[in-house]
Amino acid sequence: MDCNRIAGILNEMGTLLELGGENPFRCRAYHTAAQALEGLPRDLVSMIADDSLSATPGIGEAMYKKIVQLATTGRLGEYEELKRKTPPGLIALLRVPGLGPKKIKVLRDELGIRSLADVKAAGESGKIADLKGFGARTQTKILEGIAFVESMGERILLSSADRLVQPILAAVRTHPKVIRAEACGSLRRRAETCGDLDVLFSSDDPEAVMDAFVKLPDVATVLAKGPTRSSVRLIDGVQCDLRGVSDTEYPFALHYFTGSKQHNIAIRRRAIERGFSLNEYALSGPHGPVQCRDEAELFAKLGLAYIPPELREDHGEIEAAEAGTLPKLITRDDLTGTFHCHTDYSDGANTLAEMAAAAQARGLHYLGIADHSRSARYANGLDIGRVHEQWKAIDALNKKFGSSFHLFKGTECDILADGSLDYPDELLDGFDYVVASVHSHFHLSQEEMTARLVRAASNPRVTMLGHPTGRLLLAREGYAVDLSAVIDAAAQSGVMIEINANPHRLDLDANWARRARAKGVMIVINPDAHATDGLDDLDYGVAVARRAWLEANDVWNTIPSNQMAKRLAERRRVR
Ligand code: DGT
Ligand code: CA
Ligand code: CA
Ligand code: ZN
Repeated sequence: MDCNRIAGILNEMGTLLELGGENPFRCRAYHTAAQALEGLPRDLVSMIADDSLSATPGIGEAMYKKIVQLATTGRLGEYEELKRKTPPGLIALLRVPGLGPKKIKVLRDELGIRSLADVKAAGESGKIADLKGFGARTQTKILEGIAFVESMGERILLSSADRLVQPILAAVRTHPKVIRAEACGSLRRRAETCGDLDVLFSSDDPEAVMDAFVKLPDVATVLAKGPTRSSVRLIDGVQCDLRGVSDTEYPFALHYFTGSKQHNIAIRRRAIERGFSLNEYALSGPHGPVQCRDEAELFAKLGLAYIPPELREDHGEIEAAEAGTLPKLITRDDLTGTFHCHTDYSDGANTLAEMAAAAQARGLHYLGIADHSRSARYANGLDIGRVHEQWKAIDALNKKFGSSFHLFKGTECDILADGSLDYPDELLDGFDYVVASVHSHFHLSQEEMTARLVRAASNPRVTMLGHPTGRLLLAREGYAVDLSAVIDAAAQSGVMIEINANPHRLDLDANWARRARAKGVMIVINPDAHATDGLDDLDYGVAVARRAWLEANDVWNTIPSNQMAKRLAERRRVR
């Protein structure tokens, strides 16, 4: 388990303890330790091995033991226990913007609140405003926060779903009675959020697998259990559905439970039109059941090329599969390098050299550095002097790398409120590339925000727009902006737009990325990494690109690495 994940767990434990009314010093110890972990210079395992972790300020003796246990086993009984005993309704309240553990504790102690519905009722009857330290404004903010959470439903990020499904899928796959198993549903389609986890397996004895499933350590409550289907709630609060079928039925069930529902309906209609009937267990023709070994054979029987799960949304994939015009979707291996990465010059956790080494370890041949610009004070943005310092450091590293690897000099330059950039033109001209992003003044009117972004997208010194809508999945809506107008401006001036691969952002999303590409905008997949393991988020960016029907040619950072410097320079000259 890596540092950031462990820091996340410690933070969560601190928050859950606060919710339970634990002594504030004890709660703070968790948050302090989490912070200490986030800033660690080296990887955890080596710091445990040479005993330097135990000497790290902010990590006491008891906390040290917990961290070692998490780092080595990936589990901590105390954490699981804490989640088990905190009412799920209260945990759900933490997702409401404007409600922290302290406020929730007051609501619980004073008004007996146990769920979202309770808070809503109390707010609507004005009881929250009367509480000491709350007031009418806070009450309104809390009610707005609840409306936002309700509009999201009980969904989780794809990255969380991946993490939660892993141990379950591993357990199912290693069960002696299991033949094949796969995670299905929105997770397999790589949707940006998931409502629940769907796991399918084939077996001659599904009931034995069900018995083992409901006893897994991650299971908190069994919602339903039968010989071929069960539903449980995990200790994280997420629902997981498990289905067992025979191995003959497996390809049909795999297709059905992968969805989407709209895709399934369209496929079933097609089967009927061709004289078949199709359900979750079988394809039947006029002469009885039709055997298929896998999904590819099922599609073939219906006269279709294999449709990758990411495309199964009934957005034209069936027509394309029939005509043989499905895109050859981009894969992670097509990426030759990436851009928009932070270092400890601004708000990243790792050095230039560490980021470069991590990129090389992941098979990338170049890395675009892009620390924050000077106005981003909260993120330790670079003044002009420090930009020059960083350039020198990059030059020195590049000399060492020779032709084996290259760091590109870039900046994530703030787009100021009027749409101008945060550095003077002479400085911008010294970078290999410029990412332009909005990090302030989120509340402009739609007209002002659109004009601001259009101006940036028309600026010849901008190479690419960063996270163009500013949304944070399940947490914050994007700012008010006419994105079509921004895309048109970018297409006009040859500015690229990123798919920000951070699983909290995925910005552009698949629909907008598809539209932007159709308008002629070149797409770049960037991790927005703030630490070395942030580079792994590229997988999520690739997933968005695939859901946007993109091929390698549609994405800038697939061009051969030995051409990248030249091609970036050309883009800058053309303007
Ligand atoms: P989610 O859970 O909201 O993120 O989305 P899914 O797509 O994972 O939906 P879920 O878990 O309700 O069901 C898994 C798959 O099962 C779904 O993608 C397609 C299939 N399915 C579920 N209900 C229906 C239905 O009423 N009709 C058809 N044709 N397929 C269904
Ligand atoms: Ca699902
Ligand atoms: Ca489901
Ligand atoms: Zn940013």
